Amino acid sequence: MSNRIATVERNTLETQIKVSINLDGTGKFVCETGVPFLDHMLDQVARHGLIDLDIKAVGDLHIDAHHTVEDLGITLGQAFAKAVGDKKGIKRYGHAYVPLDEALSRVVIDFSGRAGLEMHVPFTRASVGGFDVDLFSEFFHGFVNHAQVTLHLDNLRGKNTHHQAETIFKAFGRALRMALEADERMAGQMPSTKGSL
Ligand SMILES: [Mn+2]
Repeated sequence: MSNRIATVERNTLETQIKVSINLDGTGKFVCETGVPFLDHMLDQVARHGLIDLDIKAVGDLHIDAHHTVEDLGITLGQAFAKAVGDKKGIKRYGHAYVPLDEALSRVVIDFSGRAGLEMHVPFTRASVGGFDVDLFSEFFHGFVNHAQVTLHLDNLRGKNTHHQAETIFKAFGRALRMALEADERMAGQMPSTKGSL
């Protein structure tokens, strides 16, 4: 498990995105997407995941944030898949419960090599900070499809939409951190009886 860094550049007619990550970082966050609420959420992933994220996205925001948010999920997923390498010696599974006042979310992740998303987040409002909350599922679908992970996102309770979203992203960061950490007892072995993930 050395040098778990990656840079991915993805350009389409709708978006131009460049993502650099370091899975063994300190939570350093440089981000410019033109979608401030998404920046605030990705900052949580970097901080609580202790993952360095450097993100630059230019998208067709004159239409809406849809393409930018979905393509960021895709590009970030590609960067994780690249940085995580052969997955030998990692914990593979990660989970976290995160509260924020009245809100409580649970996120469970498996670096399974298969894409899967279960998202159960009953947002109490359709938008927050000018951000359409239905775009979060676009982001996470893009992410799991390209990171090849199984991801369960549950907002267990919450009234404030900002809190619901923020607890999901904080728990996502924490769960990533746990799953990607070295498992000392695994001693560099593949965390699967299949022999590969
Ligand atoms: Mn906040």
